[in-house]
Amino acid sequence: MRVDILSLFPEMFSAYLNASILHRALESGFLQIKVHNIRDFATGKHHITDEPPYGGGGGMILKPEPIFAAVESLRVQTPDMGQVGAQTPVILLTPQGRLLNQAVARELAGHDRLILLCGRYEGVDERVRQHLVTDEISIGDYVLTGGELAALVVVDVVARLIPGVLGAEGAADGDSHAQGLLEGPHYTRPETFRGWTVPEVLRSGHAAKILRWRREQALRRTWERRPELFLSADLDEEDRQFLRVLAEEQVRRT
Ligand code: 6GU
Repeated sequence: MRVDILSLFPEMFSAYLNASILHRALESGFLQIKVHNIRDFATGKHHITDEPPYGGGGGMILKPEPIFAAVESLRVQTPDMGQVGAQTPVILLTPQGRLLNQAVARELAGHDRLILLCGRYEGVDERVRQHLVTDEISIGDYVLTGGELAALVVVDVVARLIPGVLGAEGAADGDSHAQGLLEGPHYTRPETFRGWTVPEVLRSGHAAKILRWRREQALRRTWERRPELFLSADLDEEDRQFLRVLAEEQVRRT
């Protein structure tokens, strides 16, 4: 997958992209990322990218021309950059966007190219929204100083869904939220730490029992922390039976 990121602060990305799994994904070619400075596409002596809002009020608004020019520069075919087709999403990162979740991440991972536009200040000129942007994404109900962190979050969640980026095939399948449930607990060595011992079943070598235990732990954790996830979780009859046990447990405790 290729991702073009448009930002007024391109220097914000290198530390995160140049470490760990994303670094490896970039090195091995599963992922290609180009960060573009919107200011490079601003014309005039001062390369102005923002101006006060029409009608007054505080803050500054990103001007449309440099943003249109930056996106349109990606449509030019060069040996380095492929053509941006009409199907390539142009995604504005904004707290007004649809909320990012694992399903949205899977949808984005289905594209071979993404353009991420990082908003700043009070926002972007509405004509960018209406005539350039094809999707708007928020990473949560709080306000960041700009879309850069949100763009990194999008890149991270999408990259780990690209086949080959995580070591083992299907390594993302057991993640929290991948099945619509939270994950249960994990343990590693030592077997006993400060008197706290790893659950016996995990050391039993009994694969089917381990699988069942993990499923029940995931159901229990989801029940305790995020019960609303059951509204859309994929459950079988065995899961439902275990949830009845949890419900009875709860009734007995109250
Ligand atoms: Cl995408 N941008 C900004 N500025 N704030 C946010 C956000 C995005 N998502 C949540 N808060």
